[in-house]
Amino acid sequence: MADKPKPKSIAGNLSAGDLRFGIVVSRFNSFITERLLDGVLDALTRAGSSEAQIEIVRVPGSFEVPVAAKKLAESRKPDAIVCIGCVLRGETSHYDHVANEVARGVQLAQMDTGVPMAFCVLTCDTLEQAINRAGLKSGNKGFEAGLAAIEMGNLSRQLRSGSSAPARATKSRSRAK
Ligand code: INI
Repeated sequence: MADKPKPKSIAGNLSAGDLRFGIVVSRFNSFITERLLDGVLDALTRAGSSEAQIEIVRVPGSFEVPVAAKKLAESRKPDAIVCIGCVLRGETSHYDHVANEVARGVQLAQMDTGVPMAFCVLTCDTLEQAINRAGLKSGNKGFEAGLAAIEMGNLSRQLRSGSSAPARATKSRSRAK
């Protein structure tokens, strides 16, 4: 049988190195979103990021997350952004509008700017479901989003530089444009 083909494969590593991160946090349902933020910060700092490499922006609700993420991407040019929110289903269709628009808006923002944006917006039917995803039974989705931001930040650097070598895990400040 012929050997299995092994084409060149590129993936971002999980070392924060000198990557710079933005985090946009919705204050609505802050009981949940602040715990998600803790999870993101845990992932980033355990991967080697310092406080100076992280900038946090707070917005009123999830609906406002995309525009803040886009402006943050354009002005600060971080390597990756994490978008945090929590949308809980209520008695009306308001939930659907907020949940749909924040997902669409974050995707548009990352496509428009080219800055990877990890999506850490919980869309839950009940508060219990949200609590379980913010540090209880189902782990902390913020931690997962933090790891996604690190991986995508490193992958973006590699794709920008045209190199397949992992981005250097160094604290020196030589950022690719
Ligand atoms: N914002 C949320 O982040 N989560 C929600 O569950 C929510 N609900 O259900 O109303 C919510 N609404 C506020 C919205 O994001 C905007 O801040 C508001 O409409 C002002 O533009």
